[in-house]
Amino acid sequence: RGICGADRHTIAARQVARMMAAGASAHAEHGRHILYALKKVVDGSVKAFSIRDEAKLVAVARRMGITTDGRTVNDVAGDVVAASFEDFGNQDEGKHSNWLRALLPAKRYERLKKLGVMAPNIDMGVAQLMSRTSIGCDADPLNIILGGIRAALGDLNGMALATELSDVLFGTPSPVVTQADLGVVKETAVNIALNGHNPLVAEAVCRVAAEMQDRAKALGAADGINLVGVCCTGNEVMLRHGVPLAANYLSQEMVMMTGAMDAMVVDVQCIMPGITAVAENFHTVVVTTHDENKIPGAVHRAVHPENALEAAREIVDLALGAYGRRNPKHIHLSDTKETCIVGFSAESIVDALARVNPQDPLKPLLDAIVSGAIQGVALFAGCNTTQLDQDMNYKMIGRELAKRNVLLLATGCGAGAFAKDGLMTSEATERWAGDGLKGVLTLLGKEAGLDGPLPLVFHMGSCVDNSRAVSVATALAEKLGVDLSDLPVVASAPEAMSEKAVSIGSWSVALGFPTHLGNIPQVMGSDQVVEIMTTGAKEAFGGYFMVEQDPVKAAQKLYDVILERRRGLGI
Ligand code: NFS
Repeated sequence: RGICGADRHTIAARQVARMMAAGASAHAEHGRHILYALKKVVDGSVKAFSIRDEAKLVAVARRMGITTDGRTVNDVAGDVVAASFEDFGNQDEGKHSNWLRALLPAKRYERLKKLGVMAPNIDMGVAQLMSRTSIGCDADPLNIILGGIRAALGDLNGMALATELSDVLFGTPSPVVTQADLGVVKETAVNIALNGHNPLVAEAVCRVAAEMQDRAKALGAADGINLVGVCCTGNEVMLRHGVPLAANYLSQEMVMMTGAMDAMVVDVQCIMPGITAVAENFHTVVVTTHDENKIPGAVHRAVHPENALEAAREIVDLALGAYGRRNPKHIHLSDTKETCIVGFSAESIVDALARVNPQDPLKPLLDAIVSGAIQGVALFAGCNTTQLDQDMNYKMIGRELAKRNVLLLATGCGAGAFAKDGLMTSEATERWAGDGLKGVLTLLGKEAGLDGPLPLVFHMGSCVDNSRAVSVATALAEKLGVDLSDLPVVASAPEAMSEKAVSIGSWSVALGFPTHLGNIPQVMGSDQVVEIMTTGAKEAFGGYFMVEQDPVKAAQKLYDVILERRRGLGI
């Protein structure tokens, strides 16, 4: 007990709920940033960006109940912006998130409303959780965890609007072939790494780098400017522009240790402050770009939607300057890289299915699930942790589930792990998929005009893009007339580390998904909290946490849950 009398159950509950709130605040900030950019595009104060995907805008507006017929793109976008701001500002206790209502099956939305875990707005969910977990406030573990879930659903809200509005501004991902791992850094180019999460800065750098290729060549870099990605900003530009991914979270320092990284440009989240200490040993310039995310030892160039292109040009200039200071003795390149097919947004998955059945695109997937060719779907999300060998759990659990005909989706550092492991190729499907899964992916690959099957793992994007997987699950649930908690769909964060992963795992449970963790969460000191997050959660939400450190056993447990869900559906 603490000196105030708070026991281990209260302490553990407060701690984990605060992690949920911290994660939610990160995704909310990301969403808010993109939302402000879109608002400024709509009101004409930002010219650098525009509405690139009008079809996506219309689809989003319709899902939100906004009239689109006979209206200009700008008018519709203005209403989407207003509805999104309501999700941050609504004060009416009886009214809840516009985005979650558009994203979730009605059954699930109503269930969450009844359980009292929907805050009137995203910020309120976070602020109230911080307040109720401060000294001398809420001491009841169950009540605290429910408060945490209220904040965590704001995380889903923030990421849904971040994802969809990024698509509106920068384009919806579709399949693209690229490469992953440290071998994408080139000696013969000016290398710039794009690290962080919010795609706005990276989008601007991609744009200006294309215009500045000749300047790099004039300096002697035969291959011009080579952009590479790190962490989730890396995933964003990988899916939208085919920029190769150099590293996921845990190997971000290694990118500079190649000795050929001329600049690392960072925005927000999951950027190790240690990168400047590593950079000191090389010629690399680390550039921070967000006023609220500075790192001692880095050069700061503030990037706002209004000055994005000018600031991006200055940043590329810094990289061009650093290139001339390279020390050849420090260059130790890796030759490890894998080809990968990435870019599986919900829209591109539906497009692939529509080639088989244009009238009813979801039918081929549903038929495959009902027949058992595909037993279920597993979403791999989350991080790397120093508690484990990097990427190992993803590689092992992924292969085990693929053998058992489970369709694999991945985001964030999980997707990075699979990409580096060569599992996002047709060859991986040939080699690792069970016969049923292989048959379906081969048919879809053929219809898409590929030489082989679709890749074994579908890269859906960055961590905020987990909402893409929810869109797919919602479409399946609605087609079957069931709730998300009835579907043979599971989630796994086998190497969770960040507060964002805690938040994502928590809303995943609240949506009804059995959610695996491959490392021990910081709640094991309280059997009550463990009980709430496993058995108690199952009763309330249908979803629950399952902790299993052994990857082979974890795969079997996830598969058993999929079979249980199939029995529940009578298939
Ligand atoms: Ni998600 Fe992406 Fe990676 Fe984890 Fe960090 S980069 S937002 S938090 S570590 S997956």
